Amino acid sequence: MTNTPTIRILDAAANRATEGLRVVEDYARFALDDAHLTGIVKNLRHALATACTALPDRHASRETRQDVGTTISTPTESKRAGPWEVCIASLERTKQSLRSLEEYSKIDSPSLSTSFESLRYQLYTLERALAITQKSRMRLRDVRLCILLDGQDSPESFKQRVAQLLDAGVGMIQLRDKSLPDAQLIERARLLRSMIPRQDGAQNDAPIFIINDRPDIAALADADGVHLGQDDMSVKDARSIVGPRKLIGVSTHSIEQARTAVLNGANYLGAGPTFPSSTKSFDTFPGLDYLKQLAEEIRLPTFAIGGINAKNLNQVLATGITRVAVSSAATEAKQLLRLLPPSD
Ligand code: 3NM
Repeated sequence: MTNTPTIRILDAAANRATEGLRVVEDYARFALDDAHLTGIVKNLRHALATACTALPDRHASRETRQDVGTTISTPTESKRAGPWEVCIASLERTKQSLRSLEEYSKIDSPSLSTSFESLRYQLYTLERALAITQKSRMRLRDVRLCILLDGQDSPESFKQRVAQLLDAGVGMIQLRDKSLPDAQLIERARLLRSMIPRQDGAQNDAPIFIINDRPDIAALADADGVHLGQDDMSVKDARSIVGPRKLIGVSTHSIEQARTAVLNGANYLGAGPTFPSSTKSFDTFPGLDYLKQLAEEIRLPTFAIGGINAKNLNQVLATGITRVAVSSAATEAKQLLRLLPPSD
């Protein structure tokens, strides 16, 4: 059986990792209020506790009072700017501790080491979801209304329409045109870019400009992001085209799809169809019940979509979802903006 120093290392790393996960869980639960991510951290913490039961003689070998590390600290250790910085520091500590568990448990139990390795990889995915949720909530804090806009009959009429939407104070414009040839779609996208000041990544008052379906055109026109349907390319593939800074939105039609999109690294979600739509036909309607589920579980910014207008908006808001995307009701933009809450 392993010597005492190794058991002490494993004991210390197990303590650090479980404590670190609890700090992360508190962030997901109380700062983000995100039931989905809280559940994932909790499951990870329990899986870690189960794996740690296989560590031998932990408590008998513990010598905290003789531990030379307890009194050593660094100047940055006690400084945290806010809850997110506390969470980041704990994520780092947990990853390091899992790595220590993984390495030192190799001496006696390669299979236990593999369990710690798998937990470390799960933590990487969770870390990305937490970071994106936190950042997207900041970046889209004041964005309540997304307008789906087609390319119109000519660049002039397109320009005029965009000017009206900007004047109305719309927070996001998604260029969505399934019939325009690529050359014209790129031209419209560049025109839109020239009319909207660039987002600098931080929170910014400029409206956000998204291209539907086409990461390649989003990259070419330097849009702020791209929106993907369930049958479009994956978030991973789109990310490899648009890079780390652009937003990737994903259409979802069920809570399972929403959970998957969060873990795949989506920056925001579309959720629908909420009501029958004249813009796009669907066989099934997840409707208001799906919006309620989302509002209870997920804090990544989410836009309800499908048949939404100023008359039925109150039913959407009653679910707890506070953002909408509309196409047919684009002419009601000003009215919708008056009815939508200004920010979370
Ligand atoms: N996607 P309107 S519903 C493009 O549920 C689109 O994913 C939907 O247009 C989804 O506001 C929809 O005119 C149509 O109904 C939105």
